[in-house]
Amino acid sequence: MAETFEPKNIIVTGGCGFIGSNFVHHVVREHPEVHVTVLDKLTYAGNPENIAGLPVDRVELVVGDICDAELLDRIVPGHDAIVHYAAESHNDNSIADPEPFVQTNVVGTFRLLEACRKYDVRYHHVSTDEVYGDLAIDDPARFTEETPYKPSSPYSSSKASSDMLVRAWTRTYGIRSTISNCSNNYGPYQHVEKFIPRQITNIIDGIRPKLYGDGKNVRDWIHTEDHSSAVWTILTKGRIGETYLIGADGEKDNITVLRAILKAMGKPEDDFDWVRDRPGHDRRYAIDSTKLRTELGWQPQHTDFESGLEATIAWYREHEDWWRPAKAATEAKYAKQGQ
Ligand code: NAD
Ligand code: TDX
Repeated sequence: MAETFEPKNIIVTGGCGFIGSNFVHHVVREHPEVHVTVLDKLTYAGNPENIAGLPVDRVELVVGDICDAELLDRIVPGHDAIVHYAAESHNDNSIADPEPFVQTNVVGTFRLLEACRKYDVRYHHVSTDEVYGDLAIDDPARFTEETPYKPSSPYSSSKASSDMLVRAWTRTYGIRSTISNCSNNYGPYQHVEKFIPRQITNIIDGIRPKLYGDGKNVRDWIHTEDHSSAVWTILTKGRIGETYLIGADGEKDNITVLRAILKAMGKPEDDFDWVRDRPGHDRRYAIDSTKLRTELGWQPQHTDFESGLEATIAWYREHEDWWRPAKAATEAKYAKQGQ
């Protein structure tokens, strides 16, 4: 195992989004010696409420764009690491309008890498299993760090492009970087455009849940808290220049997840609508996280999907004020797409 890196003053990009804000909560709770500067543009997906109430001496919010090189010149010096979560993150949006995905995910990553090069700052790049494309449902294989890149959507190809930039900047300029590719996250603070929160909030609103295609597409679910502990482990113990896959052996097809939500919310299991499939819809994702577990000793803690789902449903029931402002516009956008 490499020497432990002990960051004291980190920048978390996208720290007002779903996974980034969960990571900020994790760091504040578990690592009292660390100060966090959140850099977030507050797009439709960013909400300062996600980090409201955290101690002001531990967390500072800078509202700005990762593509803004002058802003990075002002804020990056003095920090010892950047943990990069900021992205356009939703596949359906990338199909409707890919341009912001290229801008934020590719150009934004380029700007951060240039800042890390200039100020010699450690960089952790948060990426996705979607860069590997998809697997057939009956294929026994899972993705590993050696799987070739084969992204399918504008979103996943922009994330794959950003991963390639990180690798090139590391090899050519000696950036001190690590990359993680994680599977589908669930938990609190996830935008209502995503599968699980969309269906929970639909049921609360008396709208029938919407299932794409034949419902047999498989996603490998991980609780966002386990993603956070994995990223912290990689940031502090990972070997420079390495990629680590993050997953918690949570493969489930969409219809199974939807039926679990319906059951937990007291609805009949067929109380949903089949809707138009996503163009290019990836069939199955599956992660083999042996490298992370054996090399760095990480283990997921929240592997009981049913209880994680129940806690997530309870969170959305208790936080209607949080999701309500985004709900109508999100459903209007889906309705226009026939979804
Ligand atoms: P999200 O859409 O919930 O949040 C993205 C955040 O980034 C928002 O706060 C937004 O305001 C901010 N942002 C967007 N463009 C920006 C810009 N140009 N400058 C500064 N801030 C900007 O996304 P998420 O689901 O939390 O995903 C976070 C990261 O994790 C992404 O890099 C995503 O690719 C990756 N990831 C997500 C999943 C998942 O299941 N959601 C799985 C694996 C990896
Ligand atoms: O209403 C829906 N009905 C439905 O059947 C929605 C919104 C989705 N789906 C399906 C599509 C997928 O097979 O559910 C599955 C999950 O969909 P999303 O929540 O949109 O996630 P996905 O496309 O798998 O991507 C997610 O995981 C990987 C994140 O959004 C990405 O940021 C991450 O990289």
